[in-house]
Amino acid sequence: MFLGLDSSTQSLTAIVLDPATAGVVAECRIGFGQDLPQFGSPSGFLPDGEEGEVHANPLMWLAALDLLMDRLRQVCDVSKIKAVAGSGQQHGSVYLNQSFETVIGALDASRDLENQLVGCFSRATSPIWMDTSTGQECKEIAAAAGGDAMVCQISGSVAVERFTGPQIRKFFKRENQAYEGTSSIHLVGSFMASVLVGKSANIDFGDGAGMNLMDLASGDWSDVLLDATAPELRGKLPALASATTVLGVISPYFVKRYGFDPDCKCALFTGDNPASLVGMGATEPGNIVISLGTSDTFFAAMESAKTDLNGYGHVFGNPAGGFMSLICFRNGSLAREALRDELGLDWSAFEASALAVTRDSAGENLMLPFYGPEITPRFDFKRPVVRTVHGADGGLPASLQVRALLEGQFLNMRLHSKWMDVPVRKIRLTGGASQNDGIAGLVADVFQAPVERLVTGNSAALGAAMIAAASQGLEFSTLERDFSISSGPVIHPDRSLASTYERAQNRFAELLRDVMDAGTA
Ligand code: ADP
Ligand code: XUL
Repeated sequence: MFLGLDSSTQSLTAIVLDPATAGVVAECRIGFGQDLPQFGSPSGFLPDGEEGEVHANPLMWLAALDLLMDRLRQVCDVSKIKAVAGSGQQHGSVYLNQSFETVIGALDASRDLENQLVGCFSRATSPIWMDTSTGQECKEIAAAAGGDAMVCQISGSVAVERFTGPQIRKFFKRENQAYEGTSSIHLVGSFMASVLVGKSANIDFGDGAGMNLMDLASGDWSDVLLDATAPELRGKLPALASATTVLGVISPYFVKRYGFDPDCKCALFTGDNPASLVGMGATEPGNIVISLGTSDTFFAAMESAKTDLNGYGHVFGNPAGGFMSLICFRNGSLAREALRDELGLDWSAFEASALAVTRDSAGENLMLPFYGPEITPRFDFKRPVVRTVHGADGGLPASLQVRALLEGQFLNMRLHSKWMDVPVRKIRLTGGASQNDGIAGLVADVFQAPVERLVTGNSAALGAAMIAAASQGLEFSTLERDFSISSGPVIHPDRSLASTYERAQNRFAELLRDVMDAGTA
C-alpha cells in the first residue's frame, strides 16, 4: 500500500491506496480549524496579519501530523505501507535553526512532535501563499536580476508576492539577525517530508518552481536569483530533486509510535497543485484541471515551458516529468463562503440558488467577485463590485447574487488563462467546491467545455499516494488509469450560451479595467 499526505491550507489529509486491488483503502482528514482550535486559526492561518501579511503556525502542522497518524492507524494497517509521499500548500516557508536536523534525527517516540520541535524555529510563524506583503521586495528582486522578463525567463514566473524568494528577502531585510540564525529554509512540503524521514529533505521541481529561485532549464537554484534575494541563501536551501526521488526510510519515531514498517520508504513532497495534476490523471497534455479549494487554480501539463509575461501565469515542474502551467486565484472558496454567509445560506441552498436561475439571466449581472486582495489580477480589492442589468450596485435577489459571483469567478479565470493558448476541450474539476452541482454546471457553461469530476475528492493526496507508488517503480500511466477515475456523468455545457458568455467576458474585462484604472474597489 502507498500513503499520500496533503498538507494544505485548511487541512492535512491522508489517502492510502492499494495498486493490487486498484482501490483506495483509507482516507483521513484533520481540519486545522475544527480539530486544532488551540492554534487560533479557524481557516488554517493566523487572522489579522497587518499590511497583507498572512502567516501560519508550523507547530500546528506538526500537531496535525501526530493526530492524523493516530487516526490513520485506527482505520488501516499502516505496517503494510511500502512508501509515503506528499504535497504541501505551495510557496509557504519554514525557517529553522541549527538544532532542527539533530532533533528530527533523534525523535523520542514517547513525546509528540510539537513539543520536541518547538525550539527548532528561527522564525516562529510561516508566511503562506495568501501573503501579499512583499510588493517592494518583488520590485527589488526584479531590478537586481535584470527585470521582470529575466526573472520570468529563468524561474517561470515574474517576481510574485506570495512566492518564497520575495518572502525570504523581506525576512532578511526586516529581521536580519533571525535570518542569520536560520540554518535552513524549507517549503511547507519539504518541512513535513524532513520530519517524516528524520533528515533534511530535498525540494522537488514542482514546488521549487514556486519560489522565484529555481532555474527551470537547469533544475538547480539560480545564482542570479539567489543573489538578488538574500546573501548566503544557497547554503540555507535544500538541494532540488524530482518528486519520485526516494529520500530514505521513515523515521523510527513513526515506526515505534504508530506501527509503520521500518522499511517503509519516503519520497519527496511536491506542491499541492503538481500533486493534484497527478491525482487528476492530467500529467499528459490534454486535460485542463480546475481546482476549487481554498484558492482556485487552473492548471495543465504543458508541451513546452511557455511563460506569461503579464505575470499571472506560472510554470512549475510536472511530477511525471516536463512542465505544467498554473494560474492561482486568491478569492476562491473564501469568497464563496463570504457570500454564502452574507446571504445566510448553507451549501445546499447555495447550490440550489446556482441551479435555480433561468438561462435568461446568464451573464447579465456582472460581479468582480473579490472580497479581499486578489493575485489574478493583482489588485487590492476590498469588496466585490456589482453591476446589475440596470447599472446600479446591489439589490439583486440571493440566487442572482450567487450566480453573478460564480460567473464572475469563472469569467475571470477564462480571461486570465488565455495566455496559455491551449484549447479548453475538457475540464477535470476538483477541490472542496467541485462536488457542488450548481458550481460544476456553471464551469461547463462559462468555459463551454464538458466537465468531469473524479471518484476521489482530494486529488492532491491521491496524487501524492500515486507519486509514492511511482517512487517504487509503478508507471504513472497505469496509476492514472486505475485511480484517476471519473465519477458520474460528464456535465455538458449549454451550447446556446456560447455567445452570451463571450459577450459577458468582454464586459467583465471592461469593468475590471475601469475599476483597476480608477485605483479603488
Ligand atoms: P484546501 O485543500 O485548500 O484546504 P479543499 O479543496 O479541501 O481546500 O476545499 C475546502 C473548501 O471547499 C471549503 O473551504 C469550502 O468552502 C468548500 N466546500 C466544501 N463543500 C462545498 C460545497 N458543497 N459547495 C461549495 N463549496 C464547498
Ligand atoms: C498556487 C497557490 C495555491 C497554494 C495553496 O500558486 O498559491 O494554490 O498552492 O493551495
